[in-house]
Amino acid sequence: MQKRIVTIQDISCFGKCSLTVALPLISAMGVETAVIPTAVLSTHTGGFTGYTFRDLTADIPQISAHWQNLKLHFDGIYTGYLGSRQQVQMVADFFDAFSDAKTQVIVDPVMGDRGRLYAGFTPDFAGEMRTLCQKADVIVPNMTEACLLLDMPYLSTYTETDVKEILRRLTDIGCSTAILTGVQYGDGRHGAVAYHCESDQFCSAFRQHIPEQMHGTGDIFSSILSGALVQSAPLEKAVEVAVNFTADSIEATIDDLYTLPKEQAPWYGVAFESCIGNLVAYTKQFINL
Ligand code: PXL
Repeated sequence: MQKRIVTIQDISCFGKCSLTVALPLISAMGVETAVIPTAVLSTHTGGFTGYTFRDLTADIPQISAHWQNLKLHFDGIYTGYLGSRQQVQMVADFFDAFSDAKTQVIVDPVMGDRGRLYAGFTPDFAGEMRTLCQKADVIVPNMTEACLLLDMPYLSTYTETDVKEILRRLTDIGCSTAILTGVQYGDGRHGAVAYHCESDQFCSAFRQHIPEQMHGTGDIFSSILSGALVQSAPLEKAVEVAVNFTADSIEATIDDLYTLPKEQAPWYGVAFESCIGNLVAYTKQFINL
C-alpha cells in the first residue's frame, strides 16, 4: 500500500531547502508527498539579501478544511520552517484534525543554526515551537534549536553525556523520540543521536566531519528520516540512512564548492541529486521499492 506524507514548510524558489528538498527526496523513497506551502520566498534567508516573502498563512486553514471534507489520510505529517507564531498554532490544529494513533508526526523545529537564530526569528518563537514539539512523535532539532527549546545556553562543544542529558530533556517536552542532528565530537565524528524515551534507548550514526558549512543539510536529514519512518524503518535504521545520505550529499558538493566563484558557491546548496541512486539503494534495505 502506497505510504503518504504531507509536509508543511515554505517554498524557497532558489537555494535548495525546505520543499524543494523534501519533495524529490521523500518521493525517491517511494512515499507520496503532499505539501502545504507556508510561504513563497525568492531564496531562503541564509546568505542572501533582498529576498521576497509571500506569506501563505491564510491558506493553511482553508487547505485543511478542504482536505477534511475529502477525508484524506496521511501516514506521516512532517513540518519544517514555519514563518510565524500564528502558523505554528494552525499547524497544531492540523495535527489534531489529521493524526490518529498510526500517524507519525515529525517536527523539525527550524529556528537557527551554529548558535544563531535565522533571519526573522526572535527567541520567544521558541516557546511557540515548544508547544508544537509537545504534540509530535518525533522531533529533529540541531543543537542550536535544542538549546532554544530548552532555554539553555548554546555550547559550541559538548560531550556524549551532555548529548544524552539534552535528549532526555527534549523528550520531557512531550514527544516520545528526540533526534539531535549535527552532533560533532572531538574525535572527528559528525552525525545524529536519537533517544526513544518509552524504551529508554539511545541510538546514533556518524560519518567523518567535513569542515565546510552548507545550507539545507538539516532539511535533507529530516526529509530522509521522515520517509524512512513512514516506510516503517526502525528508528536506528532511519537515523543511519539519514546520516549516510546527508553525508554522501555533502561529499558530492565539495568539488562544486571549489569550482564556483567563492561568494556564489554557498548559494547553490547541496548536490544531493547525484546521490539519489544511493538513497534508492538505502531504502531497498528496509522495503521493496
Ligand atoms: O533550511 C531551513 C530554512 C528553510 N526555509 C527558509 C530558510 C531556512 C534557513 O535559513 O531561510 C526560508
